Amino acid sequence: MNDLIIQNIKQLILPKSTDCPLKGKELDELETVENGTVVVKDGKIVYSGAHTDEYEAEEVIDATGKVVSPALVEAHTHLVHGGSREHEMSLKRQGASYLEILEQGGGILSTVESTRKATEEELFEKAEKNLLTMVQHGVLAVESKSGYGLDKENELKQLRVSNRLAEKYNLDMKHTFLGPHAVPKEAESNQAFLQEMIDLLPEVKEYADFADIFCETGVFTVEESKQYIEAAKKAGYDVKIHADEIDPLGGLELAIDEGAISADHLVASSTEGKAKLKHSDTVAVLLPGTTFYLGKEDYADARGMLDNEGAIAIATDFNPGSCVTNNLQLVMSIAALKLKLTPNEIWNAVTVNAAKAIDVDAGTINEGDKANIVIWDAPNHEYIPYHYGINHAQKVIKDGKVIADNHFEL
Ligand code: IZC
Ligand code: ZN
Repeated sequence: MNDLIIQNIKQLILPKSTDCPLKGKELDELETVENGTVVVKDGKIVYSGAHTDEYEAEEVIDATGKVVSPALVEAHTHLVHGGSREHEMSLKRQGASYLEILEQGGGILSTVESTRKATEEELFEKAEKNLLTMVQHGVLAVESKSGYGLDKENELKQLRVSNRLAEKYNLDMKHTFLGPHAVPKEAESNQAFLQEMIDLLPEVKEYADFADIFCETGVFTVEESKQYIEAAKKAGYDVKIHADEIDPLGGLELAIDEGAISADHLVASSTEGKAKLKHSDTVAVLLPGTTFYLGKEDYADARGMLDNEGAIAIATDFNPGSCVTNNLQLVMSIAALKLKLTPNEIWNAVTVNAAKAIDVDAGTINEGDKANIVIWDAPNHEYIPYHYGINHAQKVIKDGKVIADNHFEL
């Protein structure tokens, strides 16, 4: 006997299972089935496709009028941190830029201060709440970065919290060591601090899957980033780069040359960098919620990247400074409006391609896959980015069990 059947699904979204990220025009190819059925047994998908009466199960969910999709994959977050930075909103209103605030010891460095002060338990409770909010919004796979400790003790404190959360909730989580996220006030020089982070790489490996660096004006140069990335690869990490978020330094080119699993942000990337995506499997993780929250006019050139046969994914960049939202659905709306992506492209970018960007087995619900599913209170997949800012996830199903149900009665 099967455990669960979801039937009468108005629209079933079935991203393709693939070994490589979807590139260029492939991103617009998405199978959608009207009047679909999904069957689950032992936490796995037995069947997903057109309506059938062939199966029986202990539990039946009627999804009349609803969309059903794989759970979303959140490919870029700064989940574990102390404190908050709401005071920066008024600084921004007065004209201070993100990098100016950082230069004056605020921004990331203000979160470093709060994170260092917080106990591991305090960080755990705060990150847990934020993680569960993501889950309620339809996410069941999450990447989580350190980078607010900037010393051994506090970076490890953040990474332990991330690992403990993955274990407590048995979630698909990937942990990223972002030691070189900013240069702390006590550092003798950028180079001395970078060397300190490089020296930590082997020891931190136990707690982290990826190594990442903020390659940006006033933070780390392309040369310094290269030095760190090459040391990280030697220490056994897959690598990621925060590249060209504000200025066109050439972080994208470096990421591609180094075979990074992803290059993230890419708002200011050069034409040459974007052209290089063509021959690479590095996933361009675009974070348009950050561009919105920084109040900028120019967004990453997603269409240009796709024209160059690049692979792109979309994520929130959830962090306490430059994108303070746990709602990936909201970022899907911004991707539709500002990156000019089609509904099919957006859905692939937050499922299969996001999964490739963080190397998790997630983002599809084809036969044999984990039954990580969302039932959306929406009539079609275009409706979710269209009706923006609210939570459309009605039921979140993890390993075949309903773990969040947003239905309530007054
Ligand atoms: O705390 O500002 N861009 N790092 C690089 C961030 C944004 C997070 C932050
Ligand atoms: Zn980031």
